[in-house]
Amino acid sequence: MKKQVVLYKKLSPPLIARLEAVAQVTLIEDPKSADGMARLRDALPEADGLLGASIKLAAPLLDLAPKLKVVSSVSVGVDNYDIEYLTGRGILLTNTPDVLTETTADTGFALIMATARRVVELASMVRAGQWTQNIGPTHFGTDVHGKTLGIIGMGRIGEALAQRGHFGFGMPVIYHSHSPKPAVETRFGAQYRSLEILLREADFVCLTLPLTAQTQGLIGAKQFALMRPETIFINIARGKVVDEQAMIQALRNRHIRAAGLDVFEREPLPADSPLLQLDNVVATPHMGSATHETREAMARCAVNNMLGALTGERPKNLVNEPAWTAQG
Ligand code: 8YV
Repeated sequence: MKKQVVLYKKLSPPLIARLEAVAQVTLIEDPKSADGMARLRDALPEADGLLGASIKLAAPLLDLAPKLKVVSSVSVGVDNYDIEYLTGRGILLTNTPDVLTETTADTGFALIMATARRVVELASMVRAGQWTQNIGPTHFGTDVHGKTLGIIGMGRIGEALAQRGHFGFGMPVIYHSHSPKPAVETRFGAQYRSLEILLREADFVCLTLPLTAQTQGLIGAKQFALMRPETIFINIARGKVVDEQAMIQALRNRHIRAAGLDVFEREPLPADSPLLQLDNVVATPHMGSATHETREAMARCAVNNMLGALTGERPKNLVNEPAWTAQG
């Protein structure tokens, strides 16, 4: 009897073919819609494997999938999953680290540059035919090169950001992480700082840490108050690491210069969000890893993880090791 794999994210035909060689594959289109979610729920009772992203797979939903053996996420972040529940059921959870690191760090620098040099605002002015004279101080941005880059969360993406800042822009790098990273300090001259000192010192405060119970709401009114009026805030991590209302106040009152945001408490960001009324905000649609090359590489990685799990091998990118060791 072929295994049953349910996709809630579209894959390219070659990747679907690789899955269909070992499993019966069902694609659930538009799982965020009511109809899509209903079709996903209907498919769960027979599912041995789930593959997708951007949908919260909470326990009550997965209780509908008694045969489930593996969840293969097309993402590096795993905040959409109840890891304790999955491990308790012996369900393997896999993700797609590494393949998206460089692209996501590129997005971080795209936001640093766009926000510091006001690229979106000034390009819109040109497109609107409002460039009628040489620009002056009211249109000036602020330099990036040589400024202090502050990175909160020194994992793969944080390290790639540090590399860009150090070698590409001559930026002194300071960082805060749950533990010091001597290799990063050696390679990029990065210096460890407490969160409070980093927020005071950095010209660019960049979030690259995962969303966990410990990091949710980490950056709130108190933290924004430690930043300076020249500080630019960048979030390529998760929206819920930040108290969004506190950020809006800090931006509106010019307690910080600007923000470059790729992630939000609610996604898609509602059109009536106060963030979209602020001229010192560059907001992008969770595009961190969103290039043709990288998204295909992530999907390929997720398919490899799924195939490994379905054929009894330990998947390369296993998030919850205890679920594997419990299989004996
Ligand atoms: C999206 C991301 O999840 O990998 C992550 O954790 O935030 C992004 O890459 C991905 O775009 C969903 O496929």
